[in-house]
Amino acid sequence: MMKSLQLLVCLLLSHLCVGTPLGNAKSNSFLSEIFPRAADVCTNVCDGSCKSECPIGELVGSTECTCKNNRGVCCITDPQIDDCSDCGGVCKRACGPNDVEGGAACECGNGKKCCISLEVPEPTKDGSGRGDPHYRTFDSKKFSFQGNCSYILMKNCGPRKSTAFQVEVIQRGRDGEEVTRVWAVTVRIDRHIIEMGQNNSIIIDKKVTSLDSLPRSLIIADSNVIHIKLIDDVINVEMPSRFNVMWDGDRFVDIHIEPLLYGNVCGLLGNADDDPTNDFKDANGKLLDNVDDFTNSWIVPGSCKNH
Ligand SMILES: [Ca+2]
Repeated sequence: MMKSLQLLVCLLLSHLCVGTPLGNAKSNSFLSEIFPRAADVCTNVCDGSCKSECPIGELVGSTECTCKNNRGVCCITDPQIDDCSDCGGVCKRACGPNDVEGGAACECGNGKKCCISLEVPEPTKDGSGRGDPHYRTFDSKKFSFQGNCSYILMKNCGPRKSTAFQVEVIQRGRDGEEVTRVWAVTVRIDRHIIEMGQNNSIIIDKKVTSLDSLPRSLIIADSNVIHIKLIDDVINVEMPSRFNVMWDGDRFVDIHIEPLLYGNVCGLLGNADDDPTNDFKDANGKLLDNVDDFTNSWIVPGSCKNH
């Protein structure tokens, strides 16, 4: 009877009840829900707020996250529901002028909105060589050929003066087989040479290197830097603002190039000018009409076996 009377007084005069023991957590939570106040912030370093129970999108914080005078539980954002990257968006309190709010399938917790940027992402191009062996140029022209040599996949051949680079693919047959496949990749940038082979072997500037020593950075001209790192068992050699070469240690090489190189590269992967019909050019810029002439024109001199 006494407790009921006390609760009624508290409901009418809530400011009298701060710190007043009401006998059970449920009535405390009830009050904190009805009378939210500055004190309803989780203590310690917990970034949350105190509520009678945590709504969808929030979780009860750790045991260190407590509420003043046991006023409810400390609710923190559920990181699983604070992510709408599957919709290509980011969870925010409010979407900005360049954002659009995602639909019903794009949900964020804790009252946040899934905001999807309207800005068009910077375009990227990629070319690749895989397996036994199939290539796709930066302009998406596909071709296959056999050959037991090293070939220039991509090099700088634009008008602008820039740091020299060249990416080569080595084709070899497995265990003496005549059929060749993508076997290894060499990246030359400025004076540095990064050789990547089977089982993710890597030789940097003629020194056998352990994958455990990655990431590595190498200084090149004009104080620029090459980054060499291992991401999900794929070796990445990145020349910032230019390209990123990815080698899976077995039979797949993929090269992403940045807009600065569009139209300024040549090699097996073409010139990246959005026109797939002009990709079969030799080193002199002459357009060739068959795969053999084209690929032979990009052989690294002296690299062929059984030739
Ligand atoms: Ca082209």
